[in-house]
Amino acid sequence: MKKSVYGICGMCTVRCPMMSVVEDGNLLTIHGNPHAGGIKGSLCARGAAGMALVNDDERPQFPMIRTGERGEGKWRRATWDEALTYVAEKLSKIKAEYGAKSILLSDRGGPFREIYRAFLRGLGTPNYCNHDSACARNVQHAALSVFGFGRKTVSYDLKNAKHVVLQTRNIFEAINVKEVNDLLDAKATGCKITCIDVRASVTAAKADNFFLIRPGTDYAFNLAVIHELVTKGLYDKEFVEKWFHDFETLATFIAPYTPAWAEAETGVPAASIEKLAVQLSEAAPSVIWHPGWMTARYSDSFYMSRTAYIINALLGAIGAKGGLPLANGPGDVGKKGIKDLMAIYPKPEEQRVDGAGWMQERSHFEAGPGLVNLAYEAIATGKPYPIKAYIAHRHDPLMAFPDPKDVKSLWEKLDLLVAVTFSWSDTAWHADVVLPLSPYLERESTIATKKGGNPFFFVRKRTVEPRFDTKAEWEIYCGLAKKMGLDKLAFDSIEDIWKYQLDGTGYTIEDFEKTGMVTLGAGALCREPDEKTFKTPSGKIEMVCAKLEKDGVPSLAPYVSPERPPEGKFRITFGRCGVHTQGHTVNNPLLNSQMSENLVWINAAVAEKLGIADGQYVEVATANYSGRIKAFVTPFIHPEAVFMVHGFGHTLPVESRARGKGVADNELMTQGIRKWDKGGGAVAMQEHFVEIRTAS
Ligand SMILES: Nc1nc2c(c(=O)[nH]1)N[C@H]1C(S)=C(S)[C@@H](COP(=O)(O)OP(=O)(O)OC[C@H]3O[C@@H](n4cnc5c(=O)[nH]c(N)nc54)[C@H](O)[C@@H]3O)O[C@H]1N2
Ligand SMILES: Nc1nc2c(c(=O)[nH]1)N[C@H]1C(S)=C(S)[C@@H](COP(=O)(O)OP(=O)(O)OC[C@H]3O[C@@H](n4cnc5c(=O)[nH]c(N)nc54)[C@H](O)[C@@H]3O)O[C@H]1N2
Ligand code: SF4
Ligand SMILES: [Mo]
Repeated sequence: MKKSVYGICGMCTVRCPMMSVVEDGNLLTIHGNPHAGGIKGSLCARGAAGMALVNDDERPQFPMIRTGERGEGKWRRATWDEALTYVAEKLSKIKAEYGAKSILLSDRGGPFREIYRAFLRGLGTPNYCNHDSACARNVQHAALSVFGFGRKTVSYDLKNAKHVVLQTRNIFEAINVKEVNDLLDAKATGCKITCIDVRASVTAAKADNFFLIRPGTDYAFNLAVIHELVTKGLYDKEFVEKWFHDFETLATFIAPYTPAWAEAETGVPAASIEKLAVQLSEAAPSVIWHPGWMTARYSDSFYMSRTAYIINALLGAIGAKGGLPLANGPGDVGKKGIKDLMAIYPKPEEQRVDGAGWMQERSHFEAGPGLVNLAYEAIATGKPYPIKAYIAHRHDPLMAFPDPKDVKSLWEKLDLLVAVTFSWSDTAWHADVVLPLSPYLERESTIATKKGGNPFFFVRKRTVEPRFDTKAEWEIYCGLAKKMGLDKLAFDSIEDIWKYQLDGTGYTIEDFEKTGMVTLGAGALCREPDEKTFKTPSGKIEMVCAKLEKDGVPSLAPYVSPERPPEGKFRITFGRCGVHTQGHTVNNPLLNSQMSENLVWINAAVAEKLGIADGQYVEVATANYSGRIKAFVTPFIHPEAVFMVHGFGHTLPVESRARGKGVADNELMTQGIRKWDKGGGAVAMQEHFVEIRTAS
């Protein structure tokens, strides 16, 4: 008999609600969850390729323990009992010798973290980190510095927006299905789209305004927009009066940053900037100036995001329909949230190894997920204390951070390196132990909450049984907990975990049966600000953030012009494509057949000078690395930049489809993990220049 199983897509971090159809234990089709708002029953191409992941043999199939040197690729097969015992004994030994705090775990963030964060607490280490210093940390810290709350406290009401500005945000290729649908719906009813990019992306093709900007000058652009809004009186005076703490300080600061000044920096005509400011004020408050997502790019990306938030606030868009309304959590709609698994154990009292939240110059950084790049520094230096064990869970730092050789050198003093993953990755290949995770269709998840206009609980059910000897997260960590005497976390079944989580909410797991989710606030709307909204010292939106200033970081930083590339060199820029997720789908048979290698975009006039033709193989090189890649010659990229899709250039022998195709952009960023931003905390990955030569 055919039946529907509800789940959550696991092909990227967006985690769209999905539904599978199975018959006699066999997977027939996968779809978007038809009951979930916004996704319209669809998955994107990557989501649809989830079945190919299950069917793929080129993934870790059983636990493995290293027998050769790190990265040599010599393994022995282990049983789960053996592998978990091995890890548990190593962790116990390290804990006894160096203290629990010498154990570090990093992940990719997301809604299903509680189980291993509870495990870390049970061990007694404060050192949980996410990957975000390679992604959105600048945006997060920008939101915290302006509003006192994090970036996810507001949502983007794209569906009702009248003007959306996408700056460093390729919304139609770096996909979130609901966001894409919402924006296309809004566009159909007249919403204007402005795209600011260093090249013409698919988003640029759908935009009403497209500004091809000089790489690294977005902060100048934004300062000029603020200048226009303020000096021409185009801002929302009532909102500013009510919610800004120190508007005058901003007005004084932006005086020199005129559109004519910005034209010289950005290459965008002053008249266009002036016109954009007027268009925005006409559409206000139903305006979204996207603060960016992947903004680990420049040493001033933090300020680009800060000014984006300030522009939204000047236009009265914070809390507005069609703007950035405040997302509801269960409490906002009169419901009780799920019981936190982390509450099983107390928060460790030790200070974080990365210094986030306490160390001089780092006290303004959010302590929760810290800054993993700084934890690596501690591995190498032993300061403020040594880190000896590292679990990379759903994280491939050797692909996600610049210069894998350099990152490996930072890890040399580790006594234990464990990878928990469903695909091969450079990090898994370098690990001491690989604990293979079942792909998302073969495992269930803990229950999570999605905030928004209508907050809901959601859960992933197991669709099919694992093909290989792989396990779910909860099985791995509850298994380790059992071996290490953490009895309260040693759940025997996922049902017991769900029961714990739902305790006190008034719901049971049966309530998820019909639609895969439990909607908490039918009819609830997004909220406007009130006196409790802004978690700043003044309770208002602040231009000058005391926490930043205390750490010696200026809140309103004078603009510094980015270096022009030396003669014959280009600034490396990168981004996503519609059919791959980071580095981990390149070997997926279906997606590989759609795009098996990346190209290097190069400006047509520049290419002509270098004698490079479209489609020709070229060498892209730094002093330390060179790779062979096909050129995509186009007038639609800024002449100072070259662009590559991230995630290619795989080298592992276990990935036959991905191996040797294209170039890894992170190889071109020599010692780049050491270039991190003191304000926003993210690594500045586009502060590197490369050479392009015709390949022999
Ligand atoms: N298909 C797909 N979708 C994804 C992902 C994926 O891997 N694949 N990953 C998800 C994740 S983790 C993230 S973080 C988001 C990322 O979402 P985005 O940040 O929107 O995606 P990117 O493609 O990294 O970058 C957006 C654009 O920034 C441009 N850009 C580069 N340098 C500059 C600059 O100096 N100024 C300006 N104005 N633009 C510049 C690039 O050309 C690119 O078009 O996507 C998410 N969605
Ligand atoms: N040079 C350069 N560096 C970049 C980027 C870039 O464009 N250029 N992009 C940056 C961005 S935006 C991001 S988000 C990061 C992404 O890089 P990471 O944070 O490392 O995330 P992913 O590559 O999505 O996944 C990491 C690993 O986890 C595995 N995995 C996937 N899903 C799961 C899961 O549910 N559970 C477990 N246990 N494992 C899973 C994958 O197979 C993969 O091996 O890279 C960043 N680094
Ligand atoms: S955006 Fe695509 S890959 Fe990501 S969760 Fe949704 S359907 Fe899956
Ligand atoms: Mo990201």
